[in-house]
Amino acid sequence: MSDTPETTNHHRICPLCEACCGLAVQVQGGRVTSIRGAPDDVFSHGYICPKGYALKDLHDDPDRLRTPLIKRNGVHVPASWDEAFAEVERRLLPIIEQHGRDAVALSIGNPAAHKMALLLYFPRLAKALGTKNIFSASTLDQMPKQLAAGWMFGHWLSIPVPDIDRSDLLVILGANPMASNGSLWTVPDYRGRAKALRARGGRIVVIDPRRTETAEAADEHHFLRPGSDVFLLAAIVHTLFDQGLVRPGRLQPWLNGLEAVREAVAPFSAEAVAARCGLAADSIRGIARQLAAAERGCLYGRIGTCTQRHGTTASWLVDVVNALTGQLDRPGGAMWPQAAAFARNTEGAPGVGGGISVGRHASRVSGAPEVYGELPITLLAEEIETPGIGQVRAYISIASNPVLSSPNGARLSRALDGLDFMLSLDLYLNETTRHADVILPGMSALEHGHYDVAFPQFSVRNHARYSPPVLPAATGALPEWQVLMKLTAIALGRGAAADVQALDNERVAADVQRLAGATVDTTADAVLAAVAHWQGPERLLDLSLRSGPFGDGFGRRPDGLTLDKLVATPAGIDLGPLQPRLPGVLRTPSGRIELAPPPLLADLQTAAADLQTPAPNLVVIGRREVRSNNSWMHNLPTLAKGPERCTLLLHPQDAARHGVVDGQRVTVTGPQGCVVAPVAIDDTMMPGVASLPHGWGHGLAGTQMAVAAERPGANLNQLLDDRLRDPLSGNAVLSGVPIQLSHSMS
Ligand SMILES: Nc1nc2c(c(=O)[nH]1)N[C@H]1C(S)=C(S)[C@@H](COP(=O)(O)OP(=O)(O)OC[C@H]3O[C@@H](n4cnc5c(=O)[nH]c(N)nc54)[C@H](O)[C@@H]3O)O[C@H]1N2
Ligand SMILES: Nc1nc2c(c(=O)[nH]1)N[C@H]1C(S)=C(S)[C@@H](COP(=O)(O)OP(=O)(O)OC[C@H]3O[C@@H](n4cnc5c(=O)[nH]c(N)nc54)[C@H](O)[C@@H]3O)O[C@H]1N2
Ligand code: SF4
Ligand SMILES: [Mo]
Repeated sequence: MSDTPETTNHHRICPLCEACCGLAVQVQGGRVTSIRGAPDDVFSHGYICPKGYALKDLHDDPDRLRTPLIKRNGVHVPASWDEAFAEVERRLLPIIEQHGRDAVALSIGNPAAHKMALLLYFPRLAKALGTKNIFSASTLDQMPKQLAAGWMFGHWLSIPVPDIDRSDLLVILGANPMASNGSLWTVPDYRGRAKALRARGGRIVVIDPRRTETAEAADEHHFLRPGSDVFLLAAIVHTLFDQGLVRPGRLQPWLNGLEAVREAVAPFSAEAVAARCGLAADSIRGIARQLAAAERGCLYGRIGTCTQRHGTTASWLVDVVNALTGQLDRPGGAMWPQAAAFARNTEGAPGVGGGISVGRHASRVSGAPEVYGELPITLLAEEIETPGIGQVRAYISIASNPVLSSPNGARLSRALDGLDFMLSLDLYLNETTRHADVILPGMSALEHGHYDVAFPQFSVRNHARYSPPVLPAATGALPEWQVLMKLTAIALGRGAAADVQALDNERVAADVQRLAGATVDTTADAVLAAVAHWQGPERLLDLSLRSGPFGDGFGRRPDGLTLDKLVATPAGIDLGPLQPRLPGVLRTPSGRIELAPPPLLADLQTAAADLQTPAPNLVVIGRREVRSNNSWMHNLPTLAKGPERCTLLLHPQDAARHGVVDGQRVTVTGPQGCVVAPVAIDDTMMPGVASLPHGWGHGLAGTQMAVAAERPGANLNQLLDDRLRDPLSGNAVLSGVPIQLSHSMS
């Protein structure tokens, strides 16, 4: 007789990056025994990267927090949930009562985009707190793309993505999908898809200050001076007009502002920008001509294009190029996916809307405008440090590690020490959460159900997938939606003992009131009854799926999607290739594509004045690597092993100029500080540009990440300047910042 525990197999969407691969997870006796790519997954077809397997390490990591911690006499000690919530209530409420709601700052980080509990329940907490001081990783990342899409197409998330599987030309600017697996472009197995594109005779062109892994697998690569994307793009648009290559075709009836764009790019001929870009005028014109000539192709810009002074203007010009060449909204071009749930651009009346608004309030100290409900995260430190009415005295971090991920982390770290109260909801005791008075543990990804709220809105194919929990919740674990509802109850003054289920029922009933009549014909009571077998995020998901474009409409389309149907189809439901969505996707007041939003025209004029700025001797850019992910996966043994990854890449000429040799540790000094890092001499770098990855700098006192502390690496953001940002979107400048090298004594 065998006493081998039973083996079970589970399908689970990977929550670690935007590719959202389907994984086949095998469990035996409550332990994960294997993780592979799920070959039957309708979307990712078996693709997996090394991080997918590390979900097991994450689940098993002894350093992952499993119980709330309260700081007593400077040391974090375990506490019960009741004690922790009571402490939050005791410390937080008096601050709100005495100093007002803006005295509490809230930040939400990248992993929240991969956890429906956090994404769907964070707004509840933010609303209950009623503070203007809301920050997120978006202003270190994609806010420029969101703002540009909002102004052009009417909604923040109406961002077109390359339809790579039907494309013959892909021009990639400031993205390295071979390492990042795609961003604002959910494209599992980019490598395979790129290979297929080239095998059918198509071309890939990469423009990047580093000859990246993506560039190595492309047909053409051009170096570009960091921060000069706006000039390159304006020159591409200039060339299109100059050479009679503006052919929007079927887009024509929906375009507003074509003439204004022509006038705005007048100063930016290919010759005028060539030196600033470090790219020959002929090459710039060649790129423009390829885009105009392609039958099916597009230009894709990502984080390299966003994290600079003119990030929003550059992101806008990417879509202007796609529109002028007729590549927008056509198969093989840049298309809008249609998500089955949670997509605003599938709700309400199609083709027209209220558009977006910005600047509904401003930050207290610097006066930076609110964008999409947020303020720039680089301003968090000054809001804490600067006395006066509205000063931030309490801070709640949710899946967010700004001490490592935001420029001038050392300043923020000091500022956090000056708070009256700090609370974190996180998996680790790390560089940011070590400052917290109370830390509430998040749950292992394998212990909760998953549906990607955001990424189907950016996916290369329409689809819907739901993964139920792989493992039962550990004893003492509390689902993160319940944690957020408890904090919501505290913020509303209902007390730490409030019944979160009752509060959730109240909120859902209010949501359904809005839905009934608008999107579905049924009464609110009937809708609530139909989803009553779900709770928490799953209930919100069922509501959204059923009232969405593929949903059953609560009886209106009996064949349509429900969560029950997704549960019965673990490998997912394919909803077909991307379809043209104009004009229905638009939510602008004009019902047209706004090619020439006035703030962007004005910013382009500002850029013109900067055309002659000479190149600094040496600037730094970031870098992503497959076995790492932002700041928090360096504690997982599977990923941490192997060669040192936090190295400063330097072109051989720059190394010679500074008299440094391969492997030598150098002191890198930026506008806000210095770090020590080993040099790797590398001719994939553009001369005059060095590269250091972000998310490192572990091993600080009071943290508990033993594996990461063994090889802490250097914190790139300790060098960067928290005063530099794109004034339109509030996004931080992370690229092209001047540095100096000196020989290190350590
Ligand atoms: N210089 C430079 N800086 C950068 C970038 C760059 O390219 N260069 N990139 C920027 C970008 S694009 C981003 S998105 C940001 C990311 O910046 P952040 O969002 O601040 O940082 P992450 O490193 O993703 O850290 C996320 C935090 O969430 C916690 N966490 C992980 N999973 C969970 C979970 O399931 N539940 C909870 N409650 N917590 C969890 C982790 O422990 C960690 O504390 O970094 C930015 N910083
Ligand atoms: N393995 C791994 N995957 C990840 C992450 C990770 O940390 N590791 N992070 C995830 C997150 S949060 C995000 S937002 C995405 C980002 O996904 P991507 O946008 O693909 O990010 P990167 O790989 O950093 O690629 C940015 C590229 O821009 C280049 N670049 C730097 N400065 C400039 C510039 O001024 N102009 C131009 N044109 N290019 C420039 C860099 O050399 C780099 O090749 O990746 C996600 N996926
Ligand atoms: S590419 Fe890797 S990390 Fe990203 S979703 Fe797929 S398996 Fe997970
Ligand atoms: Mo990001």
